[in-house]
Amino acid sequence: DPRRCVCPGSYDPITMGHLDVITRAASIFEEVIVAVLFNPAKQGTFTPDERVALISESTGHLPNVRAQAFEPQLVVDVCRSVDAGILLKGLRGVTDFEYEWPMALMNAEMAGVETLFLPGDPAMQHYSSSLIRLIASNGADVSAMVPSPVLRPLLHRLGR
Ligand code: COD
Repeated sequence: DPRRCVCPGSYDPITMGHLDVITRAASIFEEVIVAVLFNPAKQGTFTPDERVALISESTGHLPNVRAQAFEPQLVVDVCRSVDAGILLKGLRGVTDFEYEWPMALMNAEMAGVETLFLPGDPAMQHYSSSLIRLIASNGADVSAMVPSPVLRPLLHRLGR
């Protein structure tokens, strides 16, 4: 269904950069599925279910957005399982572009799923879950970088 898109990611945890892309996707598509894909190779900070809960709390004001965790699998199989025709991703400049471009072509070839890219807000290009976790664990103020429901659980999990 081309009116339904999937925004895949690790979301460990959701940042204001993610939320900006999801909010803009929600104004374009009838339904947005935020798909939490768990990478078992990466020791996560939050469990998949915790990440889903934080996304749901952060997007509670967007009625056409829902978050769901998926077992490690191809993103095109996630799209198929929820009947979404479009993959939507935010781009943080050329590094994201180089990483995303071959995946977009592969996903189109494998399953006919098209990828659409939204340019990330330049004010938030440097926001990533990993950098935010790093600076927060060293005591820096990240309250402007994560949705408000994320702040306390993040600081608590990092032992601050
Ligand atoms: N501004 C704009 N966009 C942003 C920002 C920001 N500040 N921060 C993140 N984003 C975008 C990212 O570009 C990405 O599109 C999305 O938000 C999620 O970001 P992350 O960092 O949470 O997620 P990643 O990059 O770790 O997730 C990668 C996937 C799990 C989506 C990827 O590895 C994947 O597709 N894996 C599944 C296997 C598969 O199908 N591979 C492709 C086969 S060709």
